[in-house]
Amino acid sequence: MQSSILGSLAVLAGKKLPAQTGRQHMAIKNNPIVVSTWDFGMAANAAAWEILQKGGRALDAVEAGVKVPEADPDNPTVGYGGLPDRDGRVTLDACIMDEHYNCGSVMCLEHIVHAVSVARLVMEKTPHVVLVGDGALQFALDNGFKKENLLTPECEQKWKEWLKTSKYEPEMNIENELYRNNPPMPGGPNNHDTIGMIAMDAHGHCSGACTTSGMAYKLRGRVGDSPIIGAGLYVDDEVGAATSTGVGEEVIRIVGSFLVVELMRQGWKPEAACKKAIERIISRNPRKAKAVQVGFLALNKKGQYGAYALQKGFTYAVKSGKEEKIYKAKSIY
Ligand code: SD4
Repeated sequence: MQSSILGSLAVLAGKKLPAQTGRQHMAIKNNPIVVSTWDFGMAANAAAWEILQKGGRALDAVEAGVKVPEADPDNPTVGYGGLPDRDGRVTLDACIMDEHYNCGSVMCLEHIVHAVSVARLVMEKTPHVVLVGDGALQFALDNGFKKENLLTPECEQKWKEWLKTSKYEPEMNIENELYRNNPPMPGGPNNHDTIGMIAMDAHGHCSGACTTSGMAYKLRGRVGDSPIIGAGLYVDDEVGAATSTGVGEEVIRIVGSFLVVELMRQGWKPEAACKKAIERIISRNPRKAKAVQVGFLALNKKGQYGAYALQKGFTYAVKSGKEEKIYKAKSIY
């Protein structure tokens, strides 16, 4: 639109504009750009930016970006130092998706810090999309990943504390109780968060990655939205990309990230598309929606971004040539 206006003005002025170069295209599209969930997205974005600013591929950028919180022992929610399940085991979920609809995912992976890199190898080296549990671990070890203990002494201590007050039984919605009591929503020190990162590179192509240790004290074997293509992450290079964080069960139910991308395809801007997906969650179960957190974050092909959450408190980080900033997402409640 902007380019055609420029073109018409030039024709009126009797000048012929040169064919649009990548640079002009970039200026119009606000790329490269990277956005990611929560405050810790800032450090992750910085790593992604190193690649994006050199003209690197968005896929490489999102992998490098989310590896930052994966390796951070002070992040109790992703990778190394993630809070364990009820059995005291740290199990990771991650996925990655590129501009050609290639995708890879690992679910319930133990002992490997960089779950996202294993997901990428699943995408690039196997005919499959998803590997789970022991099979995912075996694949990682066969490909040179090192087996490590991901349970830090701090997290083990927290888990032992939790065991004292929590009955060990498969109780539905116990995570919601944790949300309400200690602290009320994800983003707090004792809760789980996820990094979802989506980026558009200088060539105008989108990719995304999502990685998490999932819900703290979950049942063994539980998998959330984060490694599920379409739920925790979706990339469609015709439209843009979306990712999610929060109570994965609610996101899976509405195939949240895919929904956001489809809404953007219909013309909704990123924030409005995220809001509509959040409203969909509410429409499915209004009572439950009041007690849990879900946040969506989206980026379209113009480099416009936006987010929306059920509850206050969801933040996201943006890095482009114009800004480096953490934003508070709007929310329904
Ligand atoms: C999950 N969506 O496992 C993840 C957790 C998360 O903020 O994002 N927490 O359900």
